[in-house]
Amino acid sequence: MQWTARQFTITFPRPMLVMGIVNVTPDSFYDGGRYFGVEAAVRHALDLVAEGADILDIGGESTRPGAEPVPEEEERRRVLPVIEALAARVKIPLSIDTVKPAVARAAIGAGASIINDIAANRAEPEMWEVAAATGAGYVAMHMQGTPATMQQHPEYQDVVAEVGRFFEDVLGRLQQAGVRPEQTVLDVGIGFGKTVEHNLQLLAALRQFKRWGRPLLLGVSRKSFIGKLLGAEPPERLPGSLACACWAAMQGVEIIRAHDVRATVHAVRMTEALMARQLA
Ligand code: 8Y4
Repeated sequence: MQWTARQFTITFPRPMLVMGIVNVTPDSFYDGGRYFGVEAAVRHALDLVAEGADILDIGGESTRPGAEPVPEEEERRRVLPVIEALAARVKIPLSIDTVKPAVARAAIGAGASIINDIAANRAEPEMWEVAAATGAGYVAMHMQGTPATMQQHPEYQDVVAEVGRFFEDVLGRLQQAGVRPEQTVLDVGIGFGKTVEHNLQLLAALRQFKRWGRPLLLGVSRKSFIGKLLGAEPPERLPGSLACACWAAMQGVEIIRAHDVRATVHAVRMTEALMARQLA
């Protein structure tokens, strides 16, 4: 199985890829857009590369439940200088975390190779045209609703079946839009319109989502379902996050999105060393 993202081709199976999170938002301490904000975000990103990140995911709009949307111009001002600086300094693929086609197009022009689209559910073809025209990698993430309302009353008859139908549907629509399956990665969207129980059911069923033959990406790092299950504030969520990352590695998930890159690399490499020696 291969994943192509512009100039990058990644062949699986291989050790799990760790995607490091780079937030360029005023609620992170990067003061997005201002000169020192750019400096701080780039320095943090380079630290994540030194910790072993295989991919960097750069985002300029907070996707927290209820967060206000960011105007397109402001989002561009935040992320483009960071992407330009990183593209000149690192060899690994850069991912743009955005739901706006114009931001994705500009980010690819600045050196990004992957579109991380948390709103793949809106079936709006413009983003897919950008992926088709540029050959970028495309992460199709499941979300119920929109970030503004998704956590108000998440409801499913069968969350695993529903996310499976979403993957089936989105892969068909993507191909019709000219995005090759080889460009696409699937993501169940932990925390996006899901209760703690829905998130746990999806994690327990990860293996089932391998049936499309596409790489799976998973984002669990410091998320609130861990906090709710364990009674842990965000700074105390690392052990729970690592347990989920190791579980995901054991289920065959190919890419893990994480804040704590060094700890995640160590935990999943240890898990993989044991998996390789597992007895019948
Ligand atoms: C504390 C820590 C509070 C984390 C909130 C959060 C995913 C993603 C996000 C994901 C993909 C987040 C951009 C949510 N999660 N992209 N993005 N998959 N593909 N919240 O699961 O980290 S942002």
